[in-house]
Amino acid sequence: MPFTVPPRFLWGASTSGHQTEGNNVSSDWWGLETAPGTFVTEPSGDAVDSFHRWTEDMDLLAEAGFTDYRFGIEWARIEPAEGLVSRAAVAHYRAMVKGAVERGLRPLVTLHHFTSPRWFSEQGGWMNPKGVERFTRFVDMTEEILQDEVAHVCTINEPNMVAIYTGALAGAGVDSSGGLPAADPALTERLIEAHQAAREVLHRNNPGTKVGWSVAMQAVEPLTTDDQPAARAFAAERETRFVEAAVDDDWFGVQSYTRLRVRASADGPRTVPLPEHAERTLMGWEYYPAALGNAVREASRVLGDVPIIVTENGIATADDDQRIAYTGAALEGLRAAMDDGIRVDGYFHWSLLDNYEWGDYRPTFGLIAVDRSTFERKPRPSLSWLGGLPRAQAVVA
Ligand code: IFM
Repeated sequence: MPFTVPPRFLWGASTSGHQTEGNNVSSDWWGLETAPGTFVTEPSGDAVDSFHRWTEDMDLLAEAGFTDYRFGIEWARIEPAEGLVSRAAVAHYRAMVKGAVERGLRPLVTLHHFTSPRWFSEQGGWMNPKGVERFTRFVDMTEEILQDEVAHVCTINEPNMVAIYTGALAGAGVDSSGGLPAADPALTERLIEAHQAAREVLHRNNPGTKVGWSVAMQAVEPLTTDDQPAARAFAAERETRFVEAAVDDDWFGVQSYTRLRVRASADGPRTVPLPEHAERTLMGWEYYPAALGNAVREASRVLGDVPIIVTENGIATADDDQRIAYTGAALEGLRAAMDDGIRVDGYFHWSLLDNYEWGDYRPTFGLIAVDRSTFERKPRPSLSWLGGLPRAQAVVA
């Protein structure tokens, strides 16, 4: 089935700063990776050196036929110490925005993708009474970078994962007996406050900016129909609350990789472990491309008319044919949801490049492989396949 795209549909790939740039030394994650006795398997180090090689990355993306690029601005580079703005970092990201536009790539820029400046986290991060103000001050600093060339801005990437894992990363005990741990309720509300305050700043600076955030959608399924209430309860705090918070946004970002199946138990909702024989990706997640269509339908159920953008979808695999098969099947599910009347404004594949998967480099998500000692980019067949998909089908309206 051809993947037809409406006019102005965003067709791109995604990266994040910390996972690709390298040497994000003023960030909290860098601190975590390099702390004595860290639980992190390997540090990000040079990552894939996109800090210096972003022009090559954008060239490859544009040459493959994509029209859009989602990348991040690292707060820790812009404001490495509180109140100290790095002019060089501002100029770097401004050059990236201009470089994307020059190549015919519309930038979708993420302002927070799991990493914060070390000083911010060391002072309690989001839960510090000044946490929201500190973030919005940084958001304001990005005006010079974004100007009027960035139509879409994502304030915070996967805030639900931030609310679920921040405690664990700080060394606090987390109850994961239910499968995915619960989200911290106070942190959830603080992140929503930060998002909405950031939206206000971005709109004040440029009323034309379309602001949203991207939620990790788990495509939660009840194991049986009797488990429906348990599945709803499981998703409520880990996902639905974050979707609902986007009701006044300009767009909503769906990030989808797999599903979680949930059953009721005397101790509350529990995720169902994958059977031994289930097909898994390199993340250990179930191979389940239909999750994307289901996640988009769930977002639309909660949000009604808010336009949806798929800001991440992809697979960690060593087999590029499998990547193509997975992505093709995921796009079929997306197309079916769109045919049913759900407004989807774009699709970004995760990821443009193999990169640092929050602890190690083993899961390879990239349309482009990277030699980690020379940083040579080696495009995989999936890059030109996906980049050329709408054109090859000759169906761009
Ligand atoms: O690599 C991550 C990304 O940073 C956020 N979404 C999920 C991806 C794969 O785990």
